[in-house]
Amino acid sequence: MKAYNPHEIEPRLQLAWEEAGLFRSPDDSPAPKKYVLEMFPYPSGDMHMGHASNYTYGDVVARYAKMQGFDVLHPMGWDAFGLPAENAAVKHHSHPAIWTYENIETQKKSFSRMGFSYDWDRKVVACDPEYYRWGQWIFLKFWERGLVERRNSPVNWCPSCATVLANEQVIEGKCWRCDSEVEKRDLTQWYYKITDYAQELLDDLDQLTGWPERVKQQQANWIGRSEGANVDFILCDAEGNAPDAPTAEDIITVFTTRADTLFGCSFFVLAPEYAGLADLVAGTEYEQPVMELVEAAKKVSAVERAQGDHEKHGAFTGRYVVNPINNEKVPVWVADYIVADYGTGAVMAVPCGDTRDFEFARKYDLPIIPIILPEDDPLYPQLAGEQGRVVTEVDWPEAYAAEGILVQSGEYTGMKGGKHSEGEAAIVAALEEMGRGKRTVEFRLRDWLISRQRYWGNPIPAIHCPACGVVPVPEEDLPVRLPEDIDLAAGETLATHAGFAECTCPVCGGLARRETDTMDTFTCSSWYYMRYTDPHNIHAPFDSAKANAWMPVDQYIGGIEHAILHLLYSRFFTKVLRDLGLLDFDEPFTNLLCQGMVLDAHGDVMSKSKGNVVSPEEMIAEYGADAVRAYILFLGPPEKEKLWNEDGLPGMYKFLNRLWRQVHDLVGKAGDETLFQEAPAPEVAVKAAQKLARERHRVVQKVSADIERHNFNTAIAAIMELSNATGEYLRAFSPEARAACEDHIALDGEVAETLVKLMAPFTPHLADELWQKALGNEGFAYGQPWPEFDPEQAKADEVELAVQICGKVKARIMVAADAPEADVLVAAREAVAAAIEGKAVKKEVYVPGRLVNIVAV
Ligand code: ANZ
Ligand code: ZN
Repeated sequence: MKAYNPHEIEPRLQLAWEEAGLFRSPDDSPAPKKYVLEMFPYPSGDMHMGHASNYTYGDVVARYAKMQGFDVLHPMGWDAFGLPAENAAVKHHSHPAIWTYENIETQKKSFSRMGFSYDWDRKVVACDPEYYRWGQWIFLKFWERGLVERRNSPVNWCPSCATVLANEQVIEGKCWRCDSEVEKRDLTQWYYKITDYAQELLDDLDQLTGWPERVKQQQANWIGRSEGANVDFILCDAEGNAPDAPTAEDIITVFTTRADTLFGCSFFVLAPEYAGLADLVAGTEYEQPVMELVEAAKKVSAVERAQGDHEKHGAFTGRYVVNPINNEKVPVWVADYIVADYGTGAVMAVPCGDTRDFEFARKYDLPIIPIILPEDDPLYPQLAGEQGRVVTEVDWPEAYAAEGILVQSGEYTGMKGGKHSEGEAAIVAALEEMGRGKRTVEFRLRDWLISRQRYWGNPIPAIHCPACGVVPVPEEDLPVRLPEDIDLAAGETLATHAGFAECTCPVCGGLARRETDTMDTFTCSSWYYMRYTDPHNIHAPFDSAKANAWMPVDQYIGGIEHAILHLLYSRFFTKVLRDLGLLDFDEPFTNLLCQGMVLDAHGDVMSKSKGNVVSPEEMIAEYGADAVRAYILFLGPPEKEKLWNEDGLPGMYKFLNRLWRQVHDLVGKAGDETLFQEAPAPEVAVKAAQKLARERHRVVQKVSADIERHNFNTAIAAIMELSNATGEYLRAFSPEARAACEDHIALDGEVAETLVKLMAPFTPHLADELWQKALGNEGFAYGQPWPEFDPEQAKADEVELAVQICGKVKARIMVAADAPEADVLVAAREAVAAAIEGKAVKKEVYVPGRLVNIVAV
C-alpha cells in the first residue's frame, strides 16, 4: 500500500478533473437541476479563511447534489470593480485592471488548490466589458421603465473614498468600506427607484421559507413599513392666531404613527434640512443659531439620527404652529434627531410618549404633558378626571412608549392609546373630518443612490446635451468603455480625462458631454448570478429560457454582512427583470445559508493588524487541501461562529490517513499494513461484523440527513464512527479469512465503497484516488450515485441506557432497542439492586434510548 500523500494526489487529480471537464454544467438535460452558489469574491488576491470556509460549504452542497443525481450549476467569478484596485493602481503607478486580473489569477489558483468544483467556463468578471455592457443595458431598461431618476438631494459623502454612498452603505454613521465618518452633501445624483418595489420586497419575504429568520427580519426593518397618518399643523403668530384661510405655505404636515398622542404634543420639530426652514427664520434673531445648528447637523449621518442614541441638539425657530386637535399653539424647533427624508421631515413631539422627544424636552426644558398612562398608574385617577388642559409637569424618569389609557385628552380620555389603537383611530377620523389629517403608509426604505465619482466602475450610459437635456446612450453604442489611458496617480478622473467626456448628442448630433459617474459596484453583484446561466451571450444579458431553467438559485451561501445590501438589491433586480419579461420567478435565492465567522483560538476576529490570521494556503502546504476542507467543516455548523484550534488539523490529517489504510485493508490491498493482529474470541468477531453491517446503514442515513441540514460537522463525526466500527472489524478478521468467505467479501466491498462515497463531497481528492486505485474503478467518485441505506437495518438492535437513582447515574445497561418497557425496568432495577435494597421505589421514569430514573427513598 502506498502511503497517503495529498501533495502528490491533489494536483494530479485537479488536472484530471479539468481535462475531463468534470464540473461543466449541461444546458439542456432532463435531469432535475440544482444551482449552488457562493457569493462571488472581491479580487483581493489572497484566499482568507472566510473564502475557504464559505466555498468549502458550497462545494460540499454542490458535490452532494451531483451524487444525488442532479444537474449541478456551480459557478464562480469576481466582483471586480471597486476602490482597492484604484488605490493599488495609484500606489504602483499602474492600471486597476492589471492589479485586478493578477489577483483574479492568484485567487483562482488558490480555489483550484482547494479542489472546488467550479465550472470555470462560466466565469464572470464584473470589470470585463462583455459583462458590464449588460449592466449598462439593464440601466437603460430601468430608465425606460421610469426606475431611474436623477435628482438633487442631501447625500452621504465619504471624504476618504471621495465618493457618495447609498444609505445601505453607511453603517453606524461610517463608510462600509473604509470606516470613515460619512458627511452630508447636496449633490445631483442617479438613483434606482427601489422604493417602487418596497411593498413587494416586504411581502415576498414570506415566500422565503429557506432564509434565516434574522435576515428576513433585518430586511423587513430596513424596508420599515409604518402605518400612520399625516397631520396638518398651521403656522400662527406668537399669540396663537392662525390665518382663517391658510395657504400651502402656512401648513406644516407631520407623519405620525401615534395620532392618539396629539394632546401631548408640547413642541414641534423640523429636520435641519427641512425645505422651508430658512424662510421661517429669515431676518430674525433666531436665524443665526438655527443656521449654525443646520451646519453642525451635516456631520451627523441619517443612520445615527434614526438610531437616536447620540446627543441631541436643537434650536428654537421663534415660530409657532397650532395643534389641530385643541387649537393650542406649540413652539417650532429644529433638531438633529429628525431626518429630512422620512415622513415629511417634520414631527409633532410628544415627550411623554416618545423617548427621543423626552430626552430633547429634558435637555431644553420643554413641557412634558402626561396624556397616556398604564391603567394601574397612581396618577391615573387624577389625570383621567381632568379632561382640560392641565399641564402637570411630570417627574417621569423616561417616556412611556407602550400601550395605555389616554388621559388629559378631551373627549378621547379613557380610550386605549398606542399604535393602531382605538384612540388613534378616533383621532385620525376626527382629523380627517376636519380636513386636517389623512391616513398614510410610510416606508423607511430610500431610493438606491447608484452613482459614484470613481473611475473603476461601470460607466453610467447617459449623455448631457445642452439642447436635449440628459439622454440615454443608444443601445447599439454599448458598452460605454472605460478609457484605458488614465493616470490615476496624477489625480486624473473620468471627468478630467481628455477624451472620455466629449461626445455628440445621439438625439440632435450637437456637441455634448458624457456622464462621468460610474455605477455602484452593488449593481454588478445584483445580477451576476443570472449571467452565469448564459455567460457568453453577446446579444443579451442572458437568454431567458436558460435563466428560467437554472434559476432561482437553490442554495446561496455567503456572509451575514450582506443581509441587507446585496441581498435586497438582488431581490429588487430580480423583480424588475421579471417585470421586463426576462424572468419568470419572483425571488432569486430560494435557500440562503449565512456563514458565521471563523475566529482565532481566543475568539478574536482574524485580522492582519492583530497578526492572528491563519492562512489556508500554509495549511494546504502542510496537510493538503482535503484535510483543510474536512477540518474547516468539522469546526462546527456553518452559521455559527467557530474557533480555529491549531491542534485539530493534525488530528483530521491522521483520520484521513486512517481511512486511507482502512479502505485499502478492506479490499485486501493493505499488505503488511493490515490492521489484523490476532483473532479475538469468535463471538467478539461476529459482533464486530454485525455492528459494521448495521453502522453502514445508520451512518449513510445520518450523513445524508446532516448534509441536507448543513450539519457538516456531525456528518464527518458520523463517518468517524463508521471508521471506528471498520477498525474493530478489521482487527477481528485476517485478510485471508475475509478473502475466503463470500459474506465477508460482500461486506468489505460495500463498506469500502460507502466510505469512499461518503467522503467524496468533503475530501474529493482522497475519495477519487481511493475510487480509482483502491477500489479499482474507472472515472471519479464525483457524480457516482450516493450510497443507499435501509432504515430498518439502520436501527440499532441494542442501546445503552443510563440507570439513575434520583437523577444520579449509578449504572449503564445494554438492552434490546425494541425491548418492552417492563423488561427494561426489570433490568434497570437489577443493575442497581444493591443501591435500592431496603428502599421504597416511589417512581420509575423510562426515556427510551437514554435512561431509566428510579426514585427510591
Ligand atoms: C408622534 C409620536 C408620539 C410618535 C409618540 C411616536 C411616539 P416609525 O414607527 O418608525 O414609522 N417621526 C416621523 N417622521 C420623522 C422624521 N423625519 N425623523 C424622525 N422621527 C420621525 O416612526 C414614526 C414616528 O417617528 C412618528 O410618530 C414620529 O413620531 C417620528 F408617543 O409622532 B411620532
Ligand atoms: Zn442634443
